[in-house]
Amino acid sequence: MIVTRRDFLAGSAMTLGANFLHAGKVSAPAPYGALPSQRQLAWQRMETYSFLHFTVNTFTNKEWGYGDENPNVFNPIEFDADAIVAALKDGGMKGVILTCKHHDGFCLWPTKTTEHSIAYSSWRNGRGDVVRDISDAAQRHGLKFGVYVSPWDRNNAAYGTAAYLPIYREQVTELLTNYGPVFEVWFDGANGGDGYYGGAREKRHIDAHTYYEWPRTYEIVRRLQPEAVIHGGDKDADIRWVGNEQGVAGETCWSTFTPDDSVDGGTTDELMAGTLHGTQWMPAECDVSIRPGWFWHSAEDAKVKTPQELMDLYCKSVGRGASLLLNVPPNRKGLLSPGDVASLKGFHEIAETTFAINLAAKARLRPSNVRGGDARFGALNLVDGQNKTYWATDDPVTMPELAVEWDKPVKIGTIRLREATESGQRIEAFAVDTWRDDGWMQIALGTSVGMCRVIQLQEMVETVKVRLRVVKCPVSVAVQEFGVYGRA
Ligand code: FUL
Repeated sequence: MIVTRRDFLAGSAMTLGANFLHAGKVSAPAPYGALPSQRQLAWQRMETYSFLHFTVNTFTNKEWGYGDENPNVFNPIEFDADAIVAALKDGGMKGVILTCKHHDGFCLWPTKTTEHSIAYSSWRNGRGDVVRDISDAAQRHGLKFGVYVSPWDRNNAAYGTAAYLPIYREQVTELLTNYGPVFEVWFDGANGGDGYYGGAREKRHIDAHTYYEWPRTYEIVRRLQPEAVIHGGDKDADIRWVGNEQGVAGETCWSTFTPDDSVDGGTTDELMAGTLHGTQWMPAECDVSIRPGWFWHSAEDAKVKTPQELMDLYCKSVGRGASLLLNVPPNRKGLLSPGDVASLKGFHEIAETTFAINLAAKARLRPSNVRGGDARFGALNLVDGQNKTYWATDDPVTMPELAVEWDKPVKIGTIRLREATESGQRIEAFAVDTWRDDGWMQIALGTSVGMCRVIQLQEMVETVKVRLRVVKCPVSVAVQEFGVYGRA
């Protein structure tokens, strides 16, 4: 057998008495429980992406437009899609979801389905197309593009009758056909009742379960954009709403979920926590606005979340295995406001600085077990920055430990764990210890890991050793990353 440097290092990381790792033939751990699809995995790895809430409401100072707006109110004279998308990129956002149509029914693209659209406004002489401009800019800047298209339409005369459904499906079809690849389609669950409805000005109630015939709309999405994840609508959605609009997942947050028959699939607590051993892989998405409202209001210019508040939200969303959908609403000029841009940038700097150097990559790693003694599953995989490799244990070893040792004390403030979620959500509880004087001291205890678990320690700890203990896991572990960081 040829012992490579990598084998040697992995071998040296073994516990006392263990042999050098080798390039063996042991098979990968069998997947456990509900598993993610490729599109879910790709989406979950994005971690942070933005919402752009932008429409007539931006100009009428409302959160929900009634549907009776004169299209001419939409007049963002300095609209600059490149500037908007570049600012999102500077904020670390990997994608952008535009409210192509909000509840007021006003379409930001020249749709053939209604006159309540940008094509009937005098902005750019009716030849503007915000969807085109944002999707093109996203592509230029390397961000993915997604669409929000409200099922509830307070403008459309046919809303509430069967005649509205082909109109809605046509809108979805236009958006998914004409604007390049779409990573996410957002179906909103809000159905408030009253609206303009072509002049009827009345309340219309629908049964959100049956009215929209979601399977037919889902079929369109799957056919036209098979890579796109779906939020909302039906139980077969790829993503679950996290159950609140504060941007916070449960302290325990499983990516698996067993939806019930309610519109959102569960109560707030159930949506925040997910379901241990749930029937579907349906991770949570945390949607939250950088301001109090979803749309831009001048009165909220001084209420923009600070970089540190955004970092805190990041830890409570992405850091709990969910994703962060952060709304940054363009203003009346058609630009992001300077305060929002500065906060985004500041947040990104904190996140980048925090996770810049994994101190564990320069430490000795001592796992209590490596699957088959095979370097393919060795502990070095935990610190290689790759999402394809992982540390795994032999089948009977469900509560392994990993010690990380430095020659000189390091100061740690943040810990990050990731499971190899292609193999399912496996770990149910874990603990982290640091070495103090002459013994281990527990500094953190957690439950779900999944795609990501970030632990921010209350205080920085100086130590020469850190230990990860898996304390509950029904099967062998498959851990992709163990990160030990300082703090920005
Ligand atoms: C809600 C909507 O009613 C809000 O206006 C906003 O779009 C938010 C993201 O979803 O259900």
